[in-house]
Amino acid sequence: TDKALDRDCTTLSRHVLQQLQSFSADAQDLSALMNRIALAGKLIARRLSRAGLMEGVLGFTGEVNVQGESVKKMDVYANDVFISVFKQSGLVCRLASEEMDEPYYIPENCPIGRYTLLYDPIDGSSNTDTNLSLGSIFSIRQQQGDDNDRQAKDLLSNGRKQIAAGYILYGPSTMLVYTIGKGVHSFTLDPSLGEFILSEENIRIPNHGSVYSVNEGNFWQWEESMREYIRYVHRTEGYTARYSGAMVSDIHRILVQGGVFLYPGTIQKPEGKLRLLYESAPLAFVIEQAGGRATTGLVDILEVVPKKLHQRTPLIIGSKEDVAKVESFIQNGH
Ligand code: AHM
Ligand code: MG
Repeated sequence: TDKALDRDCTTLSRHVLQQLQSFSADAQDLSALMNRIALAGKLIARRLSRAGLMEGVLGFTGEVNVQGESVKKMDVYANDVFISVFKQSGLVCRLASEEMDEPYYIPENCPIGRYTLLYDPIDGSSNTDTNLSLGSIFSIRQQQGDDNDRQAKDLLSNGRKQIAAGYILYGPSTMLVYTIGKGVHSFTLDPSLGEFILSEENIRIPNHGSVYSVNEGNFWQWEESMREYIRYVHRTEGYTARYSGAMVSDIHRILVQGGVFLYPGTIQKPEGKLRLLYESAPLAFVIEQAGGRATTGLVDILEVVPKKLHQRTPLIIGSKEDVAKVESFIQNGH
């Protein structure tokens, strides 16, 4: 049969079911959850593609979120999209995101909804108003225990508890990349079909790449070991800098072409900027599944047990060899 046509028929939901090779209840659930995430991605992509043509889509709301960051209208829209989409799924009882102080409960789903969605609705918010790449990051966990007191204590566990994770990249085309612990697969939205179609199965990250991706404007705020690493890069042939302001796009480039993305802590803020549960851990799951690594510099990201929902961690993620190089500067000073 026609290879291209076969591929056109491999939609995301079909792929999830194939991956699990069963029509068990869990497989059906995961397929339905991924479908809902895809729907959220399509809604956000649609709005972004017309943002410049509509009133009231771009710019700030005037509010400041729990992280102390100014909230953009797109952040609010995208956050609400995920809530609306999962209200109707029945499967998710709780959602936790960068934009919400506390987890959001959907009481009507809680008797049956055994899953929690953790997400960053808009990654790279600063790119919103200039028509540059953005992302959404997601992670799904199975609820542990009854959570009757609504403290969501079970979410304070390590990243190995994720059962699915990935991201949506809003670039020239919209892509969805996911893992359920069986490799990493990418899909491209075909707007004429309204479907995410398989682009690449079992993506493997190269062991080394030339890209290093970091905000060097923070140089003088870093620990000496990080500065030494950057000095090493500057004096060594074969490195090239790429930093877009949206780590989903930077890390996607690294997934495909190799290299390393860094958001280290500073002397003032050793924990850095990125949030563990809905930014670093899901991306770490994806990159590990593709054969790469993700670390704080001292421990694997997927081993870190957070003390609070919005906990931040330093992040060094990408190709094995390139991550090891940064690690050796942090741990041994060279
Ligand atoms: P956001 O989710 O609030 O947009 O923050 C995450 C983003 C990353 O996508 C990006 O790599 C980083 O923050 C950029 O931060 P900075 O401007 O400090 O370099
Ligand atoms: Mg964000």
